[in-house]
Amino acid sequence: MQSSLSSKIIEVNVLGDDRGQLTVVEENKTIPFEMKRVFYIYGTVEGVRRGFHAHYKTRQALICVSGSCSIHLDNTERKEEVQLDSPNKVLILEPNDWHEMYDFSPDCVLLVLASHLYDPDDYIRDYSKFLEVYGA
Ligand code: T46
Repeated sequence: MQSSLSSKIIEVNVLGDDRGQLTVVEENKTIPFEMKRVFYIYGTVEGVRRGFHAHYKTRQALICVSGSCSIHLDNTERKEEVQLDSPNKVLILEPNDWHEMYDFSPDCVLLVLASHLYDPDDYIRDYSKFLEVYGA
């Protein structure tokens, strides 16, 4: 039996009024971890695919605050494509899911909230190493 991915998309409330929209995310509430780092990916060149890694410990929340992009997820047994096309969709990305981001719209701003400070040793960038670490 294929096991389901631990990463998932959650939809958060849009607090709108006649001035426009506002969306809020809070640590340990909407985002199920404490946030130590924020970065954003934008101006992505057409056709580019990024990511190509998993993590050992970093949990992340991905939000397209503008535009859209798609994410390929792989937990060694199951692969899934998810789309972030609204600022109220949040992908809770667990460390054990290999991920690749693609199909960035020209106006895409992908905001990422991370549970840990940047550490290059937390990345698994080699797919066979990923299978060794997380495979059955
Ligand atoms: C992830 C996906 C969703 C830093 O110096 N500090 C940082 O906090 C980050 C995130 C990156 N960098 C440096 C490392 C590279 O020289 O910025 C450069 C680009 O990073 P990278 O090639 O890892 O970018 P992506 O888009 O492949 O992956 C990023 C995150 O690194 C990663 O954690 O899960 O976005």
